[in-house]
Amino acid sequence: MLGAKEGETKPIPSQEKSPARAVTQEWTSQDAWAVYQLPFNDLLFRSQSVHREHFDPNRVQLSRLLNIKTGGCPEDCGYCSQSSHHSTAVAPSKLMEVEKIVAEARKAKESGATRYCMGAAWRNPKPRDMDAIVEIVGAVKQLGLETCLTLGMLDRGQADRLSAAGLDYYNHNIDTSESYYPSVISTRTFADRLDTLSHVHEAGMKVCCGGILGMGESEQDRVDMLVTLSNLPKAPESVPINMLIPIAGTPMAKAPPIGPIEFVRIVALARIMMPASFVRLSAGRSAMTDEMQALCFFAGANSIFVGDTLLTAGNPQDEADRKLFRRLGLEAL
Ligand code: SAM
Ligand code: DTB
Ligand code: SF4
Repeated sequence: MLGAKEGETKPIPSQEKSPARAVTQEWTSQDAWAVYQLPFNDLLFRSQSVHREHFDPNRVQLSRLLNIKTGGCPEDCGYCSQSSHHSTAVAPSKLMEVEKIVAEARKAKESGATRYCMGAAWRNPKPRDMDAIVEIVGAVKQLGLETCLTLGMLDRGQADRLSAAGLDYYNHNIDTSESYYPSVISTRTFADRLDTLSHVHEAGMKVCCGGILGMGESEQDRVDMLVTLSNLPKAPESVPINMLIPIAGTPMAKAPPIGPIEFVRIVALARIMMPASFVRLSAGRSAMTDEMQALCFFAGANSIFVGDTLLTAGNPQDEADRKLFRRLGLEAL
């Protein structure tokens, strides 16, 4: 808190009155902002304390990603290499064959991943895609991996089918605050996003939902994104916090990068607001120093993507992550 007298602690509305907050507590934008702008040491002490109440602080869950259908997407998400609205280096492909997906998933398991996340560059799956998707979920589950899909919007019937197939998580990010959303995407609304999230939740699957920092949004937008996430009927079980990977040819290729301290503050706030959720340090780790990642883990991040490719962009090599884990004394969950 800049300008505060030494030793002075700014009371945090409602926080002070109820220190033992329920996991389902409703957050206001004002309360979240008050926590966000605490002195950095106070913020991280608090987030690390909350983290220890719910998780082993030295264990990090490992997920691995596979792009099962690349490019040619009709949506115009301003950050995305796979949108057909932008001229990027990504070439469109058809849906990958089940055998190839299973072979990749097997490698992921051997490398220590416990969750396998598969993404398709679709606005939504077409009815004709659903049989193949259900087969993919069954085949990957048989390897003993948790499964996660991100296929765009789902209707309730599709969500029920995926749930019945045994899908563990569905990833569908809100990406930013409701008010900044139209500056990022014009082909769907924030409300569309929330509709799919409610179908996923009501169908009984776990929700993976987060966003991207560094798209030109304000600090308030970042905080408000977390307010929306934490106030969903149930906080998402998994919260990916992505740092924008600037992609040549997209409208956000030259977006002003987010500072590391501001990034870590959001990770800490996510941990405090969603104490029992996995907070995933997602895209953008290749551009982060070990020290920044260490601060993110201290702030409460406890999941990462491993493997040298995300969907289309780079991620640290396995050896770099092994070295990082050794340096920090971290272990895979
Ligand atoms: N088409 C599906 C959808 O949009 O839900 C699934 C794939 S989409 C690529 C998954 C998420 O990756 C996006 O919601 C966004 O948060 C993240 N993402 C995509 N491109 C990114 C980039 N350049 N930098 C950081 N995160 C990105
Ligand atoms: C998420 O929040 N991040 C992952 C996953 N969910 C699907 C995707 C990151 C994509 C980074 C850019 C790319 O690889 O093209
Ligand atoms: Fe399509 Fe998803 Fe990329 Fe948006 S983020 S353009 S929906 S693949």
